Amino acid sequence: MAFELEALPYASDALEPHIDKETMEIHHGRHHQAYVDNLNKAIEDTDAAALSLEEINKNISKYSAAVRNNGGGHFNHKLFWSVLGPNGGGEPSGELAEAINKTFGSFAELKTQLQTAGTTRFGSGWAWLIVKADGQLAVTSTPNQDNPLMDVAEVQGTPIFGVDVWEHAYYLRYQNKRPAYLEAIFNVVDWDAVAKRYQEAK
Ligand code: MN3
Repeated sequence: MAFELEALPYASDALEPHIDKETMEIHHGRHHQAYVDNLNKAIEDTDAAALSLEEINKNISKYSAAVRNNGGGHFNHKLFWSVLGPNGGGEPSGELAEAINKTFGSFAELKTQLQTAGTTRFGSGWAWLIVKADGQLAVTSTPNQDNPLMDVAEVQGTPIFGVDVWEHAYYLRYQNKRPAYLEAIFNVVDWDAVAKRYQEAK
């Protein structure tokens, strides 16, 4: 039972002008596809082949570097596409908004903390909004294709939103200007999708 790359939930040009069509096509069709293919190769004939993607990530210390890089890569990108959308942007509402205000003081402060987590992550990695085991929200970042589900993560929890800060996520449109990408991405965040993940995680 091999993992498969799902189609994007919107057209590859749907996030223009914030995320360009060519970046989306290469990012999803080549980078994410490679994580899926290499994960399948890495788990072939191992006990991980019978596990869900979440179970593999939660027990990642038991597996090879190839499983860590590609199992993380598949999980992270699957989540990433699902929390973006052409009708995104704005601010969350309801219980998620209340939890953000309680933890960070305001949505603006959450945005600043996510942008700081992304800009200060040296090299490649991710910035995350997570729900910790005690139900509290937190911002964290991980290197490479690690994520907060992994038992090796410095700060662990269930990610409900993540921003890919690998150069492949932004270089065509933003070149070396990672902060500009980290500003633009907030125009295409699907906060309803994040709120749904919050309800499931807390
Ligand atoms: Mn990526």
